[in-house]
Amino acid sequence: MSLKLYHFPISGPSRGALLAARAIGVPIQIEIVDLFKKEQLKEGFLKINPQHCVPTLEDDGFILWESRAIACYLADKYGKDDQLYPKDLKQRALVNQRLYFDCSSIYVKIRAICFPILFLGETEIKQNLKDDLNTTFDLLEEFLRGSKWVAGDNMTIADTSIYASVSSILAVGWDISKFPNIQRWVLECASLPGYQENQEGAQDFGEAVKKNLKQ
Ligand SMILES: N[C@@H](CCC(=O)N[C@@H](CS)C(=O)NCC(=O)O)C(=O)O
Repeated sequence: MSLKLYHFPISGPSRGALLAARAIGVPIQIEIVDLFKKEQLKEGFLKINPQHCVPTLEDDGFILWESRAIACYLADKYGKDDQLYPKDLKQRALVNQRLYFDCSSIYVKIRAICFPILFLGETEIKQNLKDDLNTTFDLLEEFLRGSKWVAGDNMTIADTSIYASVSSILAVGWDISKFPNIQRWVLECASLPGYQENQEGAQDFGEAVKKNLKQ
């Protein structure tokens, strides 16, 4: 087996794919693609992924990108059981819903805040963007009402994906004091395999954003 993840630790989606691999427990070789050095635009990487994004997975010649598609593939192919990505139709549908919610809402709103600060010279977080993310967190708070993990009583790849996103914005200093269920889940996530590795990448992401913010 030769499994390789093209990865950049500062990237939330990239950490999401890696957290899933760690939870599954599958050995994976990491190859860093430094986005700050524009390594994703090198000819060799463009041949692998013309969309030039991390994470990108290579499994014995099979190439896949999109972090959540990678997590689903790894869980289906290498999962010891179906706990992380249930086979039961409705349970799986719920995990998928949370994954899409992360992809289309949480991650998108975090990116809307952080990308202009990292790359476009923005120096503050506009109130409408703050409100937008907090409205999404209202929903996450609701999902976690009476539920230990985001899609039920078991940790799934929805948790690894969403935690990778949430940990990025927490490292920027986001206030989640009005979301007690999210706070409790964030503490729970310290038990995720690969948690420390994720924290280090999230910390670097947070520092990169904070250094461009007006004090
Ligand atoms: N929806 C994608 C997002 C991937 C993505 O946008 N990756 C960014 C880093 S966060 C990237 O590689 N950007 C470099 C580029 O597009 O050139 C996923 O979840 O994998």
